[in-house]
Amino acid sequence: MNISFLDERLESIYLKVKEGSRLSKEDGICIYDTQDLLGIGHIANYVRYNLHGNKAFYVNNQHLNYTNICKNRCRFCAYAKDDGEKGSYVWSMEEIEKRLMDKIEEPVAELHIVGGLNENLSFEYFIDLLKTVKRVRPEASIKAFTCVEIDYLSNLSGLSLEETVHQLKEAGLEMMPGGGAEVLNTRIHDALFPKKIGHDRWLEIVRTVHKAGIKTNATMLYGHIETLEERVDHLIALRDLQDETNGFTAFIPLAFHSQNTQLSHLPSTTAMDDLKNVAAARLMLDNFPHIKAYWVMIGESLAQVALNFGADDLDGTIIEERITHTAGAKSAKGLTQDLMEEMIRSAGFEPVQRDSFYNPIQSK
Ligand code: V47
Ligand code: SF4
Repeated sequence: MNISFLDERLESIYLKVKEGSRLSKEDGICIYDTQDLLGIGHIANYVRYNLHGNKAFYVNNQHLNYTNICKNRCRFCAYAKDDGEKGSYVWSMEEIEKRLMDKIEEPVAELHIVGGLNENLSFEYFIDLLKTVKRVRPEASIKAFTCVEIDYLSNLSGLSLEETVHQLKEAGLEMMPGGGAEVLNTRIHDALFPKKIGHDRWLEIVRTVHKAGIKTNATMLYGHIETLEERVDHLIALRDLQDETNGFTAFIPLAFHSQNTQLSHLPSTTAMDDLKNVAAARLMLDNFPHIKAYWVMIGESLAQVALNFGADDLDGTIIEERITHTAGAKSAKGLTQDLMEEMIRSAGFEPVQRDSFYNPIQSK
């Protein structure tokens, strides 16, 4: 179909996409820079439809954030506390079991488990955590720990990265979420999260994890101090690694929420920028099977719109989201399966309940 773009620069991008040619860094910057939102939406939607047709995925999942005590104290994070600070917590195995049992009637297919870097916890705690979760919820997949936690656990245990991943896998780890990279860029690292692992280490850990047969997601935290060029460099670094390992499953753009953080002067991201990030991801990450519109961060309504801008997945029911809500997210803390399906249907798509690996699960 011939369409006329308001921004002529999009014509050559559309041509490349239709030919199956890879987009360049300049194309990526143009996708972010253009005011022709419907133009990039049209191209991203073309890719999305070729890959997934009218399907939109979601998962019945439960988030477990086992501790909010964290020694890194990233400047963009409202969730972390110091040990002993009011509101700080760490869950015992009994507490974790109780939280799982409280929701045992829900058809949870995935447990999403992440937490802060809490120096009071031993490596055994993490092994126990995985084993407890697997015992109580054997049918659900465990998607746990970012590369930041894996690096920390390797240091804590004194084991090599490979052996750390092996032991976690033996205890029940099946997949990893995408957090922790933020923006793969040294300037931003040094300014916003200097204590966290940097660009090269994050990529090294992902490479090791993928080689061990564990799939991961990837994310990008946008809407703070990053430039458009830095966003595109981040996407290209992920694309390059995916060419090498093919271990990434989904990419999730994460909209920065500034409330209760050291960057509280920064405004919220705009709907325009949220949609551009979804479209840019779909177009630049030509080797990623899935792009998620994370309704927690961009809100339920915009997530529905994002299904027409390249996203094919709305993440999940979650049950109780903590990280973004401490930073001022206005979305619900969790959704029911019926609401997820209704969100997808009313946006004109066919809901597909999935497991962590995108195998379809028969809806009730
Ligand atoms: O790495 C922290 C981000 C991430 C804030 O893989 C913030 O399926 C916005 O990675 N405003 C963790 N974002 C969340 C994450 C994730 C979420 C959903 C699905 C998946 C998946 C992964 O949250 C952190 C950081 O980038 N974050 N603080 C904030 N104030
Ligand atoms: Fe800790 Fe993660 Fe928050 Fe950084 S983003 S302070 S590593 S919990």
